[in-house]
Amino acid sequence: MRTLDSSTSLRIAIQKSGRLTDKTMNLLESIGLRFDDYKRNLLVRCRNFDVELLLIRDDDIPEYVQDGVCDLGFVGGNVTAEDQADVTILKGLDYGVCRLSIAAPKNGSLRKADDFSGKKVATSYPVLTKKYFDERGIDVELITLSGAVEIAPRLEVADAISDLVSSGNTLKANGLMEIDTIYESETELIRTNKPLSQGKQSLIEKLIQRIEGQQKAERSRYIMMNAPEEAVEEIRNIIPSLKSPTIVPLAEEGMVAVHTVVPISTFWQVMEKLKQAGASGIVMLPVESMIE
Ligand code: PRT
Ligand code: ZN
Repeated sequence: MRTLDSSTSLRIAIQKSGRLTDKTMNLLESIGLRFDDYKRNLLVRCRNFDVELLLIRDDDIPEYVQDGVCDLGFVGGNVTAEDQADVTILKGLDYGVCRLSIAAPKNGSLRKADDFSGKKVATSYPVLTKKYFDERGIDVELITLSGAVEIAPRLEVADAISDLVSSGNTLKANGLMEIDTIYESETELIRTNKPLSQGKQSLIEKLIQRIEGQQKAERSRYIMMNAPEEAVEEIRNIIPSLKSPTIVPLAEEGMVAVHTVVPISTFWQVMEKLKQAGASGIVMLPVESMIE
């Protein structure tokens, strides 16, 4: 096993164990990075890239990146915003999507933000919550809790809460209704503002390029269809992104196969039109990566 050389390797902080861990590891693996068992170690060396992962609690990630202990971090925007960390957000990643919302008992009298005036609001996000109420000139008493915020109204510890919501099931199960959104969040790739060596800088650029290729691929589909030769012009008009499709002659006289990559949203919109234009045997395949 190689020894860890933190002076040259790009050090990336990720959540040790939680909602973002597997998704972040899947993302890193999907862009070609390979790691040994990451579940048992705190510091994990990448086998094929000059990168090491530091696995820590998500709450510590913005600060580690801010202080330059780690060069990059994958963490929820909610955590970075709450910490008011001095870091650069390089990229939003579409997982760990949630929102910080205020919520109150369904059968109570709190229906809008103004009604919260003078009330007790339990939260694990005092900074973002205070900012929300301050901006509206509403005076509330914040009760800071580190977890199980949703039961605070039932325990009469607070009148209402401010907490992360994704499906809304937790609120429902606790007889609470969502009243307003304070902050929309997704996982972000953050970078330290401390100066980095040219080597690390170019590693970061490579990683971002791969992530962008992966994101683009995820939103794209490779499609293949058969069509009469004379329909190709119409097919090109139906799919706006179809600038230079691959056209392959088929054994059947006058028939061709058309291959191209399209955004998935476009595919479903145009499929019927393609059939009307004479396309048949339309096949859609996932794309693993796209590098322009
Ligand atoms: O141990 P560590 O400190 O690292 O982890 P943690 O327990 O603080 O965080 P974890 O793993 O629960 O969440 C990590 C990140 O996932 C958060 O910081 C968010 O960026 C993101 N995320 C996305 C969520 C949710 N969705 C989410 N639904 N984090 C928490 N929740 C909780 C929420 O607090 C509430 O209790 O899920 C419940 C609500 O979910 P729904 O689906 O019922 O609405
Ligand atoms: Zn946490």
